[in-house]
Amino acid sequence: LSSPPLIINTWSGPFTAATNAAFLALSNSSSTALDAVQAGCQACQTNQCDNTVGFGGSPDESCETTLDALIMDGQTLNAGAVANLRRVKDAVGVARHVLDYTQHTLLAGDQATQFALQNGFEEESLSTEDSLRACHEWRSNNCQPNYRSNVLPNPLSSCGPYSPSSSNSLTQNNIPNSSNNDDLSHDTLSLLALSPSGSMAACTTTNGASHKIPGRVGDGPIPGSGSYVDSTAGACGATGDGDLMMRLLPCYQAVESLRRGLSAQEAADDAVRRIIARYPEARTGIVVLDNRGEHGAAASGWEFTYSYRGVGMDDAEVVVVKAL
Ligand code: SD4
Repeated sequence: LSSPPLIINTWSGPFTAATNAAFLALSNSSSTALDAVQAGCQACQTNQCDNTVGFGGSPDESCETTLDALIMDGQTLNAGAVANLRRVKDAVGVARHVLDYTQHTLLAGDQATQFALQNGFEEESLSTEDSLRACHEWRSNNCQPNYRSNVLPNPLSSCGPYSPSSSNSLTQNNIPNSSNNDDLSHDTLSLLALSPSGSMAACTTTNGASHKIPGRVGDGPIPGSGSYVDSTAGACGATGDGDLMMRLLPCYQAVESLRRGLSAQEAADDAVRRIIARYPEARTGIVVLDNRGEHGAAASGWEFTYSYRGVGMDDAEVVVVKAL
């Protein structure tokens, strides 16, 4: 149990920049929990945390980097999100504009870009030399592994046609081979805040999965999947194999488990167990925070870490979570 202001987020290392940015924002009395999570997500977007948040990472089959982001207010359950955002760096900033200035929840693709430009965001390439090199190396390595079995050719890239598969096996079709993609396909930032007044917020920002089929949207921008918050119960943030996780809405599940009286740790364990019951090899990481400041986390398929900072702490602390 940690006292608010309290920030907790997926991952460690460069991701503690997000923890600290959000904590400092929340310690400033004029910032709301929503402002704080936005500041945390923006810190990682700017720093390109692990190359998996922000521009310059996870190129798709056509070598383009696109962004998914979600921001959610635990008081109102108002949410704003962008999916497959193109050529605009501040994905969570655009998501906040969707939340603040529209009746909608999720804008996608080029039209999300148009919305961003109309609202003063800058249009710029999200590619870097590194992301283009990673894409070209992957293509010269026969585009392996692909994400989705499909008999249709993909006109948007030099990869495909995809071969039909005998099953919906995640290792064949859905999941990047971790040994090939460790550098580019890990790590989404999902970040949760609890303010001293008890208000809560959540955000998620990511450049998604490497070498995805153009147009693919991950779990990140989906409320209840990438993150979820309801300050009458708590909040949850996720990272991992989004194509699988989004089918089970683990963050909605975890927050509803808190409401039913499970502890944060029990809620995290339960949400991950539901995923691995279906997809035993899924790589998942989930952080859960209840509305009193108790937190817990669970993971599968890899060693997961999370970071948190509460009142009286000079820096973010990191917790290592063993896979279930
Ligand atoms: C996605 N969940 O787009 C993200 C990627 C991720 O660790 O978190 N990888 O599927």
